[in-house]
Amino acid sequence: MSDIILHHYPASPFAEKIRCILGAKQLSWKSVIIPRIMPKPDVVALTGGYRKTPILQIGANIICDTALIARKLNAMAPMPDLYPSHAGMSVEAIAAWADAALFQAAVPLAFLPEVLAQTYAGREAEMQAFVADRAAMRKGSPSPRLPLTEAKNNFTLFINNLEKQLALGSAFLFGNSPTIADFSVYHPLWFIATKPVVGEIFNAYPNIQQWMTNIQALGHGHSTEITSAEALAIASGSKVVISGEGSALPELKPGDTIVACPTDYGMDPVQGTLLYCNEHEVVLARKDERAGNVAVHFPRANYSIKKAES
Ligand SMILES: N[C@@H](CCC(=O)N[C@@H](CS)C(=O)NCC(=O)O)C(=O)O
Repeated sequence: MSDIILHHYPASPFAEKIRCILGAKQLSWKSVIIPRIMPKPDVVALTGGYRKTPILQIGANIICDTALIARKLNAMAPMPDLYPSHAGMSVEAIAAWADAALFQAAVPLAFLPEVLAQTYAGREAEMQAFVADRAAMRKGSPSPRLPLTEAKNNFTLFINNLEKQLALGSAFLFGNSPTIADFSVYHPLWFIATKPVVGEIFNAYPNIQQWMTNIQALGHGHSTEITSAEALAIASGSKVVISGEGSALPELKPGDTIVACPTDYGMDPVQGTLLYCNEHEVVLARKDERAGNVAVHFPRANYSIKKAES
């Protein structure tokens, strides 16, 4: 099996979700640190346009979006099972909600002017470039940033409920083994807990602090850093591995030129040839000058798929 390569940067909450899963599964992986803002030429060479963080590379297979990355890692290393059948519906529903609604409630708090000012103290030009990049990423998005009062209220309501539930005493949300729900709820909370000013909110939540400590104790697995040029060379020197076939979409068949695109924000389209599409993922083939022949995987949820206009 090819190495697991994670393209990420330290401050990314969605990347932290995956680093913690790599820890829970005690995996060894290669780490490529990518830019926080555009341009990201080496990321785009692999994905064909998708710019979000993180992405997972396995040889010439490029997996986009943590919903699908988590599923792939669970298939590669099944224990602990992130989708245990006794709570299958619940853990997936909570994970989907946390990755969207809970994360969206955390963003306005994490990017409060006083938080940004402390985070970027002495690096004002960098802060302005970051703010401009994120505004451009959300342009035309159907989910604009929540007003602060609403975000604060949603976030506080949720952590109040979580604190009460964790008082019952299990190490993780669904018992003594972590599931996808733990990692998806954890990353928006970690996003806030690691920020100046707003991070103090958790002082009043001892059960949440203990639960976060339990997740941190899982670690991040074992990583060694490589450059993005090395990752591109690995892609171009590897063969695409195909593990599905056919198309679950009646209007599209393998071989068609298609476009996949996130439907929430950062809606950068990726064009390629449909390899296969099932209920979990759509996979397209593309060729890049530097990355060579790659297969780019997207989850079905939160992505549109259509035939490319000729
Ligand atoms: N649905 C995506 C969301 C990923 C996401 O929004 N990541 C943030 C960073 S935590 C991002 O991409 N920000 C812009 C960037 O890094 O360029 C996933 O689950 O992977």
